[in-house]
Amino acid sequence: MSASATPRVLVARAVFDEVIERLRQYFEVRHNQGDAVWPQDELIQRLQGADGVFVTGTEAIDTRLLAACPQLRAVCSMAVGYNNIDVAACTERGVLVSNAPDVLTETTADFGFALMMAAARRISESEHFLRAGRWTRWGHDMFAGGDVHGATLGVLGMGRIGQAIARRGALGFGMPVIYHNRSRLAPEIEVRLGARYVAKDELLRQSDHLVLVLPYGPASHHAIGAPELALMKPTATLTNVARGGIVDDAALAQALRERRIAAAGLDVFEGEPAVHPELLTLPNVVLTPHIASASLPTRRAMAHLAADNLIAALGAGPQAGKPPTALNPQVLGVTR
Ligand code: 8YV
Repeated sequence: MSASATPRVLVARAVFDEVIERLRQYFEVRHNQGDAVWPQDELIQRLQGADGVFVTGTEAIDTRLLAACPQLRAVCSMAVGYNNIDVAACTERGVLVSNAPDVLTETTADFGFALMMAAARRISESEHFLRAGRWTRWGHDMFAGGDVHGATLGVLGMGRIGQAIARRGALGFGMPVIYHNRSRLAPEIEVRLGARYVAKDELLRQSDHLVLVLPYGPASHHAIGAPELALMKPTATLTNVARGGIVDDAALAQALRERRIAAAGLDVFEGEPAVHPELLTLPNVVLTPHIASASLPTRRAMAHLAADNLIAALGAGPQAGKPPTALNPQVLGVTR
């Protein structure tokens, strides 16, 4: 970007009009308010000459794109997860990357809890039954599921969202909480959350309701596959609000079909928006289209945070040079 020219930014997916208007105060903005999903080559072509890009969790910012877009200085995402962005390659090229943490924590935790409850109490399955006109009489064990209150809540991945889910379980539903994480929480946080650290196998064996909230990467690929599912209780539920690929969907479908676990709640899938065909046929899984952070206030906050970062990263606005949630602030010579 030359010192005098107005920086150019590309907004890769549709976003709230007010966010486009904010960006227009500082930049020449190209956008995608028609919300086409551009193939990678088209994204690269549209990025030619752009100083910054506003992305979501779905655009791949990889080495090929970076090599083809040498002018790019900032990649700002409205997602907290950033497995779609090669942060190391961006850092090597001096490209600032930001994500959108914190603003979606409580909303995503609400949804994770709702999905877990829906799976345990068979809400989707029973609604389908009712809508199909099959409800003709009451039955003593009709759609009888597992209890949530008082049951053991297991959390795999105890970051911000995991902690918010643990808090809901412990304080709201009287659930003993166990967790496993790369690093153990400080003792005072464990006490505040009422959460007990256990080994992964113990988490799998003891959880009545296991919720996955860990980041996706090579280390967490298929963290839950056939061997892990085999350790779970036949009455347990599994909920994933993190990323597709953490669960081996084929192995999960088999476990659900064979009732080796009771039920699952899935908001994310391997290869989404495609969903493993067998999952679509099973009654004991609640399926939602990656909407855990989708409350309107939260989606607005996520988009504005990405815009804050983009504006600051390109040296404009009140936080010029200090993007608030940069992942590699060292490229700008600042520390967080
Ligand atoms: C988003 C998410 O809906 O923030 C994330 O990591 O998975 C979701 O909250 C989506 O990725 C937004 O682009």
